Amino acid sequence: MVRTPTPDDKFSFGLWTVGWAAQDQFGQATRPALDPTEYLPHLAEAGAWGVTFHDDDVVPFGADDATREKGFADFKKAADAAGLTIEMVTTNLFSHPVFKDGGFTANDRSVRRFGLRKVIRNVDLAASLGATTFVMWGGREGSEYDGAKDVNAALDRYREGVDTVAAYIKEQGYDLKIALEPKPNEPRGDILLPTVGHALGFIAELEHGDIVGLNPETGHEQMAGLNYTHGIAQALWADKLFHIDLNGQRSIKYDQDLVFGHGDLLSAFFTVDLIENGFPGGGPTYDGPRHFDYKPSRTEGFEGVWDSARANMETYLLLAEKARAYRADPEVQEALESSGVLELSQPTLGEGESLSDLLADRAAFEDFDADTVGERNAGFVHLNQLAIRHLIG
Ligand code: GLT
Ligand code: MN
Ligand code: MN
Repeated sequence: MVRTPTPDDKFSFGLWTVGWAAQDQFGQATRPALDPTEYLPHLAEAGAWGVTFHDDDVVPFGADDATREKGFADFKKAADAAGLTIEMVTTNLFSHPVFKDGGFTANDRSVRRFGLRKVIRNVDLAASLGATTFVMWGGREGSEYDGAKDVNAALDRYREGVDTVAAYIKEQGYDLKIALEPKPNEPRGDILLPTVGHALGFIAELEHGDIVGLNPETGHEQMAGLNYTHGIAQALWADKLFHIDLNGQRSIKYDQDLVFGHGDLLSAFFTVDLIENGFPGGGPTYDGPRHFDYKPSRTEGFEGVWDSARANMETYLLLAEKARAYRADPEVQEALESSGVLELSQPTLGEGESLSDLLADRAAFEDFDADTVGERNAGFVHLNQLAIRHLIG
């Protein structure tokens, strides 16, 4: 094992990850479900700094107020005792049959009103526990059949729901930001806000979009055949990378929720490189939690659960080491330079240069030797091979 994780690494885990009893569509649970508090000392011992949860992970759906209060108080006590920070809280708007057609975008208005009440109650809980991020994964917001959902109305209702929650957060003065989590499908045939790009477009239409950003998950972008590193890069560029869900996914198929790095390892390398080292030419950086949202495979017993939790952090730390060495390598710096990666930070128009100046610049067009420039060797393959050398050399 590489060095032991420390609280400075800000590794955190959803309670539903290690707490998954491994019941799937085809078979029953292969592990017992422990009391929620029992997972905490193990997470802390493995090196985690934080823990996150859905309301229903800790207190069963429909519990009375006294049970709810005691459940969360006990959980907070156990988190404190283990030295774990509750950095994010989220709402389960997907398990109970009432949410089978969505929470904020269900056709049934009474379900939407119930869902909104469930979320608002949870916002108060999140603030009282000191969480600073409130994730919204709309897994049931979508449809199986195009004719069954008025997408225009659904997006209106989604906006209404998120704006209502965001306005409430501001009114209460809570230090809390909302992070939307995109996913293309599963459990719905098609989910609304399927990718980072869709979600960014949605946020731009909100009234209170200033406190709404993203929680992109590695596997969710990759399920759509998209590049996760590019996804979080664009979220960063838009100042909207509020949180991350790291895990592993092997190509376009069902949501695998593998250990981070156990899917596309080279992509994971560049994800860590971006998170740890930032863009090559500078720009916005991410300093939030390194949050893992994976599932310990159904084949594993509890030993495997804790091995897999540690594996997420170990893989991240190994990649961080490699990524640091990659950036510090003079050969890499030279390759970044000669392949033009660093030149991209230079604005296309010069300082104070207008479009008419560009139009008057013969070197830019009339005398420009497109054929010669078109023949230039970019050197991107060499650069990528240097990454591979650092990764597995
Ligand atoms: C669910 C989903 C995850 C989300 C969680 C937050 S719940 O397990 O698969 O991707 O992050 O609601
Ligand atoms: Mn997932
Ligand atoms: Mn997730």
